[in-house]
Amino acid sequence: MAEALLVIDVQNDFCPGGNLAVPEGDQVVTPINSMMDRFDTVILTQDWHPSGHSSFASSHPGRVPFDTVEMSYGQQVMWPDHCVQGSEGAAFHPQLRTDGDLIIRKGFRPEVDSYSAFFENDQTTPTGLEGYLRTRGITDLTLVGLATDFCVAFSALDARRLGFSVEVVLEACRAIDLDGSLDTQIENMRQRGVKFS
Ligand code: VGL
Ligand code: ZN
Repeated sequence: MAEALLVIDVQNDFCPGGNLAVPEGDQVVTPINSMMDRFDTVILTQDWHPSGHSSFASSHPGRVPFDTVEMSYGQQVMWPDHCVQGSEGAAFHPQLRTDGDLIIRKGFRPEVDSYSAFFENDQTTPTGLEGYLRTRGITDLTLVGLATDFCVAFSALDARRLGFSVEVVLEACRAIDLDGSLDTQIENMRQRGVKFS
């Protein structure tokens, strides 16, 4: 059994003061930094959108943040502009340790969003993370980061679908919680065999 810590999107825009601030988002940094010592493999993800990305409300005339729009691949929440490539908001939180093995960027294709670290929101375009994990013999994943009910949950659900063992450490995650999305996604994860601690 080989395991990895997967640190999801601990970036300035998801922390207080950022463009898509998650309440208490910065409070995940200290617990995550100390967990890193316990894992041989640490992988970080970075939400990394071009300006004018199709997940931004500002790219859709008449839409405002948190509206839902029908895209070719299904429903898509409209977000405030966030994590624009190279911006301060896209940078990792300044106190986050970034001495991991791999940093995987996602959401860089203009026409499709990517919550999951494994597949874009069309649920078919791979990021390559699965291959990286399999070639390194990793079977067990521990997930932490932002946001519990979006990128953490989508990553955890895809990981289960791919056959990995998955644990989410809730103390090291924070949620957006849009219309009950936190409860919904915790229940989805539980039903698909995600463990919580
Ligand atoms: C995320 C919304 C948009 C996340 C990323 O990291 O959970 N949420 N982009
Ligand atoms: Zn995003």
